[in-house]
Amino acid sequence: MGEEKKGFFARLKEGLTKTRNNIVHGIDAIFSGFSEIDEDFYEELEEILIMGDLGVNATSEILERLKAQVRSQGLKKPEECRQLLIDSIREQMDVGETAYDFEKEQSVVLVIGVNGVGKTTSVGKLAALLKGQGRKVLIAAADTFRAAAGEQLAQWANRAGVDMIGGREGADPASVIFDAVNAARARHADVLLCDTAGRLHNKKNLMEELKKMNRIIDREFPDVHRENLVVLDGTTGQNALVQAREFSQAADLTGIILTKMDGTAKGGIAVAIQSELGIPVKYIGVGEHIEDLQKFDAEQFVNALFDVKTEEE
Ligand SMILES: Nc1nc2c(ncn2[C@@H]2O[C@H](COP(=O)(O)OP(=O)(O)O)[C@@H](O)[C@H]2O)c(=O)[nH]1
Ligand SMILES: [Mg+2]
Repeated sequence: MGEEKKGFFARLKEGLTKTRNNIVHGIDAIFSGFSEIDEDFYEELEEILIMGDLGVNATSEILERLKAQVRSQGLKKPEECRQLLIDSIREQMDVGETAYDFEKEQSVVLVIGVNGVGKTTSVGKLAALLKGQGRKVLIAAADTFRAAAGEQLAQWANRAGVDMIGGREGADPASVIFDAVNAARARHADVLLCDTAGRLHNKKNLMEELKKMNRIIDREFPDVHRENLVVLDGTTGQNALVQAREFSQAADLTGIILTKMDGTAKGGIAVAIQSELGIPVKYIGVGEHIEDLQKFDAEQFVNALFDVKTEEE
């Protein structure tokens, strides 16, 4: 690739460039454009946050918290509250302990989401990430709906250097899951990552299929750590919230993989998702390469977004 290997934080920052240009430049313009904190100042700030896709709920909570602090500290000048705003956004994203236990335990991870959001890519990246941590990873190609799907995943398995259990096109996805779960047990794999279809003949079908896969995993591997990660495309904005809600009716969602954060100016969606759904964003995708999947950390995210200088640089 010829590309110099960049540090983790540098890649995150680069991935968030568009969002930073959108939200932060807007905020900076308000901070320099207003000489005092007044209602107009708050209104413009609200507009910027909503435009950056932070969502109505998160935006109003961020502003309430900011206003309370401005009042109690008797602040008058916009620049005096910039850091408070950053802190307020960070707090809004903190939904408590984000669990990565499955990375260390024996686990089965079902990766779900609509077509094109980045499921297969994320399974490949996650396989590489976990393998790099010394885990024995197996992946299951349960998207048997499209002919090219298994082939695409096989390439990722190859890149990540892990084994794949596949099924023929048109095979019952649940039977692939059955085979994969039993292979994971027999081979003493640590983590089984299951890629799934984003589309079947209709939506009801898709949801029923997911329930069936979950039942099979529970039956065949009752004691294993379970994760259902829904993949959402960061460029789709508020629509991502709608998708997550739909999938939450078919599966017990344990986390979110938010992809294409490098291609969106609306990375604020990460804030909206955490606060509106209460489901932790566990990973974010910041590019198409195998190393472009990162654990999500609210602190780092906000620092990268606001270009806060950290020790890592
Ligand atoms: N820029 C960028 N592209 C991504 C990311 N994740 C996935 N993609 C691209 O999105 C497209 C769809 O990905 P795919 O994994 O096939 O989606 P699936 O249908 O959900 O399995 C592919 O072209 C990927 O390269 C990401 O984090 N950043
Ligand atoms: Mg796919």
